[in-house]
Amino acid sequence: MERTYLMIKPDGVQRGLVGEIISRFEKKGFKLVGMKFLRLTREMAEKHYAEHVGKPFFAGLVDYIISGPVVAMCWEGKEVVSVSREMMGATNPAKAAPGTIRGAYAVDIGRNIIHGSDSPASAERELSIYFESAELVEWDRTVQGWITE
Ligand code: YYY
Ligand code: MG
Repeated sequence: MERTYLMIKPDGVQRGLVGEIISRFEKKGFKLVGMKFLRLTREMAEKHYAEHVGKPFFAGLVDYIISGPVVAMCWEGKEVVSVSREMMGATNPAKAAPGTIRGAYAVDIGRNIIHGSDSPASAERELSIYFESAELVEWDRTVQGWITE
């Protein structure tokens, strides 16, 4: 089953949106398999956002992502990488559809409250930054048969 890395950013935590955001993924039918509350080191942040090194927003992005605690999560489910990106909405909240997480709760591209891996390969790379494989829990959900055929 596909896995992705989702992270509630410092603004999402500060604004009290943790429960609301987790609830959306739970209700959708995805399965939580790993979760940590932590504050990123600058080194972790630079590794996480390595693809953006050199871009004009990079320094501000790193300062923001280390500015407070985040919720780091691994979620599992059918096409979870692309579907969770759809649920998050566009990178710029001003362009995100109103029903999406960014569309509903954010207005600024530099404060867009949630991160989600953009491909299964990115998910694997990002998960390895935050979790040991033993920290990703294998468990059976009794409702699974009501979520997928
Ligand atoms: O994957 P996603 O978070 O939707 O966007 P990315 O293009 O990977 O950029 C990562 C992060 O950087 C984005 O969530 C906000 C920030 N950012 C920015 O502040 N200004 C930009 N012009 C582009 C991205
Ligand atoms: Mg990205």
